Amino acid sequence: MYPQSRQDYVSISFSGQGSGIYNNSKQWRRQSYWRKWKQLSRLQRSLILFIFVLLFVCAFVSYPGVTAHIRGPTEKEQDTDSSIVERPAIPHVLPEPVVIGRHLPPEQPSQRKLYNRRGPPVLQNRLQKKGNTSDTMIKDKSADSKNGGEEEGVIRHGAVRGQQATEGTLENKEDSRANEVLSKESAIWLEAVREAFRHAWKGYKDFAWGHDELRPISKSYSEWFGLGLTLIDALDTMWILGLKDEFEEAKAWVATELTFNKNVDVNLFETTIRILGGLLSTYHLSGDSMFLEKAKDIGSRLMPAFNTPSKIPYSDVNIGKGTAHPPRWTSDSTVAEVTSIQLEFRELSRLTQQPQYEAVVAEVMKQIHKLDGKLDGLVPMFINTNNGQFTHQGIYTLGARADSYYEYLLKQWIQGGKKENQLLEDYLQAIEGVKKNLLQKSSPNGFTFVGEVSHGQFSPKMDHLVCFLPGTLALGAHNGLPADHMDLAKKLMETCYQMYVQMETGLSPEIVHFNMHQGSTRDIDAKLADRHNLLRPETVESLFYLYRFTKDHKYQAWGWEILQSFNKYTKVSSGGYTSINNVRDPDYPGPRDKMESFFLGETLKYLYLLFSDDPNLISLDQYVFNTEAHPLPIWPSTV
Ligand code: DMJ
Repeated sequence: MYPQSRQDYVSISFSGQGSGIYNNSKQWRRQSYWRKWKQLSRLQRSLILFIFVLLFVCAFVSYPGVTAHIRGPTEKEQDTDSSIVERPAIPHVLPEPVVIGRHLPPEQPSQRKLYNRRGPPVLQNRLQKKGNTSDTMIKDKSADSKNGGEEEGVIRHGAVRGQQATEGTLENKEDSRANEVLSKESAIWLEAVREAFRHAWKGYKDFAWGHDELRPISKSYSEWFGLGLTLIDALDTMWILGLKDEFEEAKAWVATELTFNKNVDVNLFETTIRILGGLLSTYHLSGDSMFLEKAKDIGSRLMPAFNTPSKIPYSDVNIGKGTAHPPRWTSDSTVAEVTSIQLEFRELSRLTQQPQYEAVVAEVMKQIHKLDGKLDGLVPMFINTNNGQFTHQGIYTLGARADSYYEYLLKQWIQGGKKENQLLEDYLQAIEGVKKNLLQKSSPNGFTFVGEVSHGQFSPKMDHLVCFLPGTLALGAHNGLPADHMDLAKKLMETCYQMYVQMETGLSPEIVHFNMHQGSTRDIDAKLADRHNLLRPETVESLFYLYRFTKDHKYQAWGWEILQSFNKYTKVSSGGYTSINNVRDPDYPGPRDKMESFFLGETLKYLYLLFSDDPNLISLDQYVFNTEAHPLPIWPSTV
């Protein structure tokens, strides 16, 4: 039913000889039209012109999307589109979106503007009048707390949700009304995320139960490690969303079906962040020791990865045989992978009182701290497992293969009670390195972005993965790091939002390139090969942090737009969501037939937390999220 690749519908381009013929005949036609026009009387010409003007004005007035089209692709891109011929007449592959806006209170029609993908969110303007929104929101919620302060359906657990901390005051009726509307909206948004989760879960349950990933278009599944990856990644999301039945069903599968005694090669990093992290956080949220037992089992089976000449771990482990190895083509490991397993292994040591888990990951951090080859605190992307040195030096990015190194410097420092100064120093130095080497502004609108450096050359390329950074910077500022980190977080957040809103589907591509030269007509370009969207979480993750710390409702509004775009272009009617090939083609986004486990583990969880106004729903002063959005406790102070 669907073409398997982009080539199936991008077939012919008018260039070379063909393009010559096309141009000549056009020229001939133009001359003949001109002759006929000249033969008309002045009156006839005026009449025709008048009719054209009238038609144009009518079209403009009656069709609101016209201006949006004018703001659409640049000339260059329109040329590209004109080369797309013989596109198969495929009906909309994905269902119409659920129009959640219809639930809006009828007395607030202006609110509807908020639900348009483009244009400023009305909510933000209305609320920013008083700079005290967080107080008033808390007041509003505390009224609910007569019912226990919990949203309906959320599983109660002391470790997750504390008491309402503060009460604000309502200044006048207008504020009270605004709060009421906001509170209703918040409830609608939260329910929309639950609805999205249930829909995704339905697909997983019907077609991929117990397997790693759902393939929603072909109604089947794919295996990566054969460990029920999506199910485990989604456990704590179900807990947080209050999806009790779904949680119990999944828990039963973990208890009775999940076994790690399998002759299978797994990736150390992916298994740590998704499976070990997911089991540990679910243990903390639910208090069920079965999850801890499973976590211990997988944790101990991953340990052979650290038996290398340098103690820098191999990428792959056979969890059944207890053997480990690097990829077939190299003895290198990825820097982000070996430095983003620390939160989980450290927590496993704390819980089991067995120091070996913490020891092996601390050794990696110690070595990386001392290594040469950094650029102002920025690390290369690869490290050799034999000699422990960086390889492929000279490329510096905050995207793929380096991203979560920076995230885990800060988060380990927070997890350990802000005592490990070396981690903090490395983090602060790296952020200075980002400012000095990677930050630039785009043209014409001056969006601040994080590019890359390759052998001394700056490249204005930014992965969507980099959009974790606004959230991490904001988390640092919340924990007492310089206020300018928060300023930068806000600027980068705007940029990440623009990466969505400037695309025709309202979804970000995997990689963008920013224009920097004066006279550019648009700030953000996406190459054909980079236009896919994998349902990634980084932008909504950062929106969650920014909203938690600023209470600026525009961040919620942006998240709401993104959720709607996911519903419109990636939702599959029989259940599940799919990654897509082309965020610039709303008529044919090109489903890739895969729902990544992080869509349930991260994207929907962060959206839910973004829409919740309860600061105690996974308090950021009690929990630190691992890089797969699994919350782990900040260690209690021993002093
Ligand atoms: C996740 O597995 C993690 O967030 C990781 O750090 C980066 N890639 C994906 C999500 O995009």
